[in-house]
Amino acid sequence: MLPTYDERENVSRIVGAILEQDPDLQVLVVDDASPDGTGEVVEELAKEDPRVRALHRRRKAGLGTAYVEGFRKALGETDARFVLQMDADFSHDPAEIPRLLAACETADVAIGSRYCDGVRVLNWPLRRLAVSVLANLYAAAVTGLPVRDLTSGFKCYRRSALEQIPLGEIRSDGYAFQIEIVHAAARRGLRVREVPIIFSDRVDGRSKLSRWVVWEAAWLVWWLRLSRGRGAAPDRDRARLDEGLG
Ligand SMILES: Nc1nc2c(ncn2[C@@H]2O[C@H](COP(=O)(O)OP(=O)(O)OP(=O)(O)O)[C@@H](O)[C@H]2O)c(=O)[nH]1
Ligand SMILES: [Mg+2]
Repeated sequence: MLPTYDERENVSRIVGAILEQDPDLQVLVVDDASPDGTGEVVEELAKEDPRVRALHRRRKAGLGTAYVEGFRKALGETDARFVLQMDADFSHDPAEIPRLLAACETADVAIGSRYCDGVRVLNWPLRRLAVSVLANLYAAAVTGLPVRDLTSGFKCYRRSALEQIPLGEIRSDGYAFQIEIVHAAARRGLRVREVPIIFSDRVDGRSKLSRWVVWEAAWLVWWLRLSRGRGAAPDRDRARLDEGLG
């Protein structure tokens, strides 16, 4: 599942690169009426190849709801055993998809992690890397989740895991969405595993992230921590978090 907003330069290439990995893969692009015409490009791709589907939303409604609507469509319209989310800007290398799928054979959620096994980020300015590393240390400390890359947007879920996570309760966007969905999985006792990946800065196009998403995540982690008592899973059900496959 690829969320897109103004990814015209990337979308055809990334869809092609994903489909090349495995003949059984299908791609769902969730586009928010990108002004640059990404949605039309995806429509063309879908006409040429039945493995490509598009979900067109009427306006830019944020990444969190794009994932939720995309996951629901994937679960509702296909019998996919695994659902994978990744960015459309080549920060996430399609060649790593088979490793995430393999990790999900023995885990419920596999996280493509930039920060297990050292720091694996290419071409990011030092300031941005520092913010990301510190944000992840902070999020792990506050939520208590032993995950090195809680804000990763490259993840694979077993179908049964996504079916158990109450997607309608996830309200956040951006980085916070990534933290919230991992937290929801861990709360249900699902097995979360990190797989080291190499992350590169986007190839073409521009970033859509705002300062808001950083603040949203900063508050969310406290909310997750403080709401733990209410409706929380008992200790024995808490995450069986299993770090890195190495
Ligand atoms: N459908 C949808 N997709 C979005 C939205 N905002 C961002 N995206 C897509 O989500 C993915 C991640 O967004 P990016 O802007 O690359 O965010 P980022 O990777 O954290 O930031 P950069 O490193 O600057 O690229 C990309 O594929 C975007 O096109 C949105 O509101 N709706
Ligand atoms: Mg990106």
